[in-house]
Amino acid sequence: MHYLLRRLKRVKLILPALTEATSPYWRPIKYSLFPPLGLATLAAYLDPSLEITLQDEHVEPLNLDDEPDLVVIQVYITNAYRAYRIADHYRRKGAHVALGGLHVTSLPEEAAPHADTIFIGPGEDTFPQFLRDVAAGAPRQRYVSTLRTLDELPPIRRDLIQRHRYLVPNSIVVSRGCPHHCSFCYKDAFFEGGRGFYTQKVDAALAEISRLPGRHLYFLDDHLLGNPKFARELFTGMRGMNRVFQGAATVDSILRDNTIEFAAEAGLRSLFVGFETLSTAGLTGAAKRQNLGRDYQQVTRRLDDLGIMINGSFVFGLDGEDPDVFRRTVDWAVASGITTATFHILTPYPGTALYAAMRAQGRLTTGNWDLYDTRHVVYKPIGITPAALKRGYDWAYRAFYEWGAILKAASHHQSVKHSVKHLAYSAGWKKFEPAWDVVIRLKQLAQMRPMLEAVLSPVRAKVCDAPVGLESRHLPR
Ligand code: B12
Ligand code: SF4
Repeated sequence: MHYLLRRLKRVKLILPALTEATSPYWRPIKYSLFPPLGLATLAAYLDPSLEITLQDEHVEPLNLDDEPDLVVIQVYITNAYRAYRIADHYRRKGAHVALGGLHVTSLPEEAAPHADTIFIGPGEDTFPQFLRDVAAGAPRQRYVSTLRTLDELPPIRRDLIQRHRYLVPNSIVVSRGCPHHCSFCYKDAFFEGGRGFYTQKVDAALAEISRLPGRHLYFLDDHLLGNPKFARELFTGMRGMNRVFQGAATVDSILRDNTIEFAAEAGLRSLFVGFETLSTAGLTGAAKRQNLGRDYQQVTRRLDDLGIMINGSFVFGLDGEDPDVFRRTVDWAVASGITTATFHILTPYPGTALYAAMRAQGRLTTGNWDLYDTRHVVYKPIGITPAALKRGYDWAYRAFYEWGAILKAASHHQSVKHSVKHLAYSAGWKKFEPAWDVVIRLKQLAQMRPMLEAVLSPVRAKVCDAPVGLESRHLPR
């Protein structure tokens, strides 16, 4: 153990910038949305009398001249190289460096030479254990999470977050993981060795919500409706809290029962939905069983009826796709009134089933993690050339966000109010980049929140009064 750790005084938590921050795709507003919630969650386990700093390199330059005793760094795949450089820097200065997060969990052997301690999986059980070991003078080199629970979580150290730097400081997670097993998703790799889906207690989740100022919330859960009973109780508890919120869920969970109505009633106004592909073969290949045989049109109609805007997620490059997939997907999204779309080029993250298969088939074309950002082709696709895949992906974004397409998609709603909100949200997100940049430079993002809340106001006066407990049938990121 480092001598410095024996008299732990200063702790620094760092979210290093994703490589995208230095690329032509850099959109300051996208990275000024959410604060580093994972690090603020870990900070809650630290003795509050310590000198604690939390820095997010997406919103401020890092101060690397300080002398912390312990440095905690969150590593994503496309900030991994940056994270390792920062880790090496602080280790040279004599700090104890702890690395954790998705990428460390996928590739611990790669991360280990840059750290004194590495963490595999979620940190709610391992980080407090590490701190106890530090106090006892014997921190280990590796901690592996096995005990998966969100019970008894200390309140997140939101006071460490510089709220004025974010459009959505009220991000929250009330569950971890997801009940599904899509082959391209990080989820199974990250949660290996323990439960892969678990929720907070409803009362604790409601208490965390009531601690958040303002009206707007963004649930960052992979699948907010993943446990219908929990979700309905949570939404019932949220009724009357006068909140508007956004979240993510799967196709099947929107059709399964009336949970989505409870969500709408509690204030859900926009939902990230993992459609991924319109092709049955593509869904089967990605092990996305929860989408198979589902009527996507029924999903969009149901959400439209409830006044919920849709952020549709789509993946290009699944095996067997033809070059027409881009046009088909954009046409469908526009015709279905999808408000915003997130397109991805299929990306085999290390640790996933997809990565193992691609590796076994000799299809990986680069191990440069900076390119694993779902915007680059890092493998040999089947049925389409890598260049055509990249061109098609870029085209899809341009085509979906052309004014003509925005107006057309906005016109597909039943109510004029929903159409106007669609227009404001979609254009606001993609068409006013220079204006967002000015607002961020002037540190005035907080002034924009009432506008966001207005766009997320209800389309209809009252959504439903469905009783808790109605179950019928059996939706992702
Ligand atoms: C918020 C978010 C973002 C934010 C991130 C910035 C921020 N401030 O956090 C933004 C909008 C920038 C973003 C961008 C992208 N994202 Co994102 N994002 C998320 C999201 C929804 C929530 C993250 C979060 O706060 N989770 C909650 C906290 C509590 O958990 P956590 O951060 O994981 O932290 C815990 C552990 O990881 C661990 N831990 C973390 N670090 C450390 C360090 C130590 C020392 C220890 C002990 C523990 C530890 O402890 C914490 C508590 O358990 C996740 C999905 C999810 N639900 O996690 C996707 C997710 C991380 N994103 C994902 C993707 C694919 C992207 C994009 C590539 C999408 C795109 N094409 O635009 C881009 C990245 C662009 C790029 N160039 O790489 C994938 C990652 C896949 C992978 N294998 O890396 C995820 C997992 C979504 C998914 N289901 O696929 N994202
Ligand atoms: S539904 Fe979404 S979060 Fe769940 S495993 Fe599939 S891609 Fe991952």
